[in-house]
Amino acid sequence: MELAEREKEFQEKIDKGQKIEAKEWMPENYRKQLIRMISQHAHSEIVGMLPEGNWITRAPSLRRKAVLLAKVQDEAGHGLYLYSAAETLGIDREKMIEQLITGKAKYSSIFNYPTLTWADIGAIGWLVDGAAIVNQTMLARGSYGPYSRAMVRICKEESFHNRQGYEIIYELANGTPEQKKMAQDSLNRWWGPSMQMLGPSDADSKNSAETMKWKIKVESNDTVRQRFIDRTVPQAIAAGLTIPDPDLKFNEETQHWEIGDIDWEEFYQVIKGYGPCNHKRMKARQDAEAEGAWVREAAAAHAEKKRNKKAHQAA
Ligand code: FAQ
Repeated sequence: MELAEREKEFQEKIDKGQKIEAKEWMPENYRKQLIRMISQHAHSEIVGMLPEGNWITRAPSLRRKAVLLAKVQDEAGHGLYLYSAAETLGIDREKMIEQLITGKAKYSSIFNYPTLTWADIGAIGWLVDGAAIVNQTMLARGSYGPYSRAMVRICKEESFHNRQGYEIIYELANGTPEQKKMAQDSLNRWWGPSMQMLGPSDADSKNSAETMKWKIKVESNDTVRQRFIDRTVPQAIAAGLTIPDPDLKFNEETQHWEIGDIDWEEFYQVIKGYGPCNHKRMKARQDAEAEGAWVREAAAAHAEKKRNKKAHQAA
């Protein structure tokens, strides 16, 4: 079949809402876009463990510690599902890790900010997992089967993450004046980066035309961001906190919350590597890779030994 004909058939399948599975024919750019997005997503889950992991030893109670431990472990699990989903497209995990630790692959901008107080753990669950869920429930409707199914599973866990974060923030916001101040300070620092996390505005999003044509994303960055804002502002109000945006207002006509300008200059600096913690995050992953080398070598040697034994027995 001619390439143009194959592409036409592929697009028809997408337009009918059919899922594409790993072994089916797909345009080379569809594969590339998916590898880019899924691997960036997998790296984000793994790097995202670092700011939260920073508070496991300092959680204020045994209950909070157990919940945080479970959450951070879930993020590791999400990273593994996602690396597996990307592997169905013909790239292996070693290559993706190499792209991460050499700085060739991106991970979410949001994880380049420090967790200065316990309230930041609440803010991550409430805002970061909150934004991630809104995005991922959209991605679960995407065209690539293995990725969309991973999203369904991941979103179930993210909703627990989101609730535990909001519970932390709500309790602090309704605690002592010092605790309320801590919750507000945390919201002040995480609100802007959470807005940026959902990607450049539609006018500047260079991949959206292609990823939306192929239903890798079924809604644009701005649509997803607006849903996140509409869902989150009432939660801040319910907790007695103030969204740090003097231009925030509710539009009675559209029934949407409108925000002021997003700091895109900050976003582009962070994704170029100049955020407050980029260097620290990258070093942590590079060190983990180097320190784990002996484990990978031992596992490979063990597998080789087993293979040789089987071959010997079969001979
Ligand atoms: N950070 O053309 P677009 C989580 C890049 S998971 C860094 O609009 P696209 C769970 C983008 O790659 C969070 N880079 O891109 C958790 C592109 O550069 P490239 C991660 C960003 O792909 C919670 C360029 O800018 N989620 O948080 C960012 O159509 C708590 C132009 O942008 C996912 O990865 C960013 N924020 O739309 C874990 C979901 N935004 O590659 C632990 C999957 C954009 O051409 C604790 N990804 N860029 O060089 C997506 O949905 C999309 O990739 C978007 C961006 C929506 C993020």
